[in-house]
Amino acid sequence: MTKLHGTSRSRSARSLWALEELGVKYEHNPMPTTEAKSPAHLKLNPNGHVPVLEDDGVVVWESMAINLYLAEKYGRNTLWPPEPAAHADIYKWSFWAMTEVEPHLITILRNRVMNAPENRDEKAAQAAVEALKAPFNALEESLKGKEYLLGKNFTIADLNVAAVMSWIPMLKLDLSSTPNVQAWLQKCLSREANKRVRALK
Ligand SMILES: N[C@@H](CCC(=O)N[C@@H](CS)C(=O)NCC(=O)O)C(=O)O
Repeated sequence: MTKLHGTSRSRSARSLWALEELGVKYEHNPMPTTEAKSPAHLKLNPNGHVPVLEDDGVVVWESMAINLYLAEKYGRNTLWPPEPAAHADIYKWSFWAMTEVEPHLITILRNRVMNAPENRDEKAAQAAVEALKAPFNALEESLKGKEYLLGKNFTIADLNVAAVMSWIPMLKLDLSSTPNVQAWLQKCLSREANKRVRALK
């Protein structure tokens, strides 16, 4: 039994995208984030967060950990290439997205969308936009002459990084100074598996 807990309107979208991309048969519990601190859910994830994956008795939380697990188990030779050097790249890009990119995007999201207007700090949002320039330039350089992060094929590295960056269109951040990033992100987010997730609860 494979079950993913968490509404698609949360970071759970990342793991739903991985499940859809891999063609795994799964049950979706579209739990709203407001229920993530319920006693039943805290038993699955003591942090009281979604997503959580249950897969044949294995319980995994943290969106990137879930996706790396799913790709290794179900995506050999597709999202998960066989070479250890490719795994190093996959870990590198996944941790990079979570540490170098996600915190700044969250700052922008909070201060331009999520917080009540009186609690928004546009200076903080602007500083986060500035802070993203260095990591996005690094991504731009790495994508030069390549279709995807690891080369010719779409892997879990692309999925994880693009999923973290998937707030960018909604935030209307300008990527025109990093055209490789712009084209690559558009290509990744347009995949059918990701579009299916956007239609889920
Ligand atoms: N680092 C975690 C973050 C998980 C997280 O913060 N999830 C939010 C939804 S996007 C949540 O469950 N919030 C509910 C709460 O904090 O009560 C991951 O990537 O899985």
